[in-house]
Amino acid sequence: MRAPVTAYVALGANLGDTQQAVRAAMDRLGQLPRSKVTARSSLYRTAPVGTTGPDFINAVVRLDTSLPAPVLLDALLALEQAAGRERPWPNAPRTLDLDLLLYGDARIASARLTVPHPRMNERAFVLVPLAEIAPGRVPPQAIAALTCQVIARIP
Ligand code: PH2
Ligand code: MG
Ligand code: MG
Repeated sequence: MRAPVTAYVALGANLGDTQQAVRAAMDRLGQLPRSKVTARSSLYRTAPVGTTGPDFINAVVRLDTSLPAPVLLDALLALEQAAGRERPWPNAPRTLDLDLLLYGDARIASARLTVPHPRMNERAFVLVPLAEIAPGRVPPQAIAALTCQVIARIP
């Protein structure tokens, strides 16, 4: 049995009942084999970054998992599919997006997966919820550099 790894997964949605989709996805992540959700950030309403369309709901969870990273990636894609995700064009509005941000301290650069997520430090919609549950994983000053990005915590 592999020792569990502490992974962080970003959740996003900007199509359909977005808050319900993100909350349900948090529950489903906790039901993955050999995995447990050990922290959930608040939900945040965020303006689109690098794309147009409706505002997003974003959040981050900590997942203690014994699934190997490529198996976890497949599981995330399957949950997106089950939530009705379609990909008509790049960055199209989506019912659910699940991105693997961090997998322990692993550095992964395969054809399918890059970890740490290559754009996470440019995105307040990732760093603000990540800092809520894992302040040690967010570089000092990183959030201060992104204050132009609109993000509001949902009470
Ligand atoms: N995801 C993107 C591109 N832009 N903007 C916000 N606010 N939230 C997202 O989840 C998001 C985005 C690509 O996955
Ligand atoms: Mg994404
Ligand atoms: Mg994605």
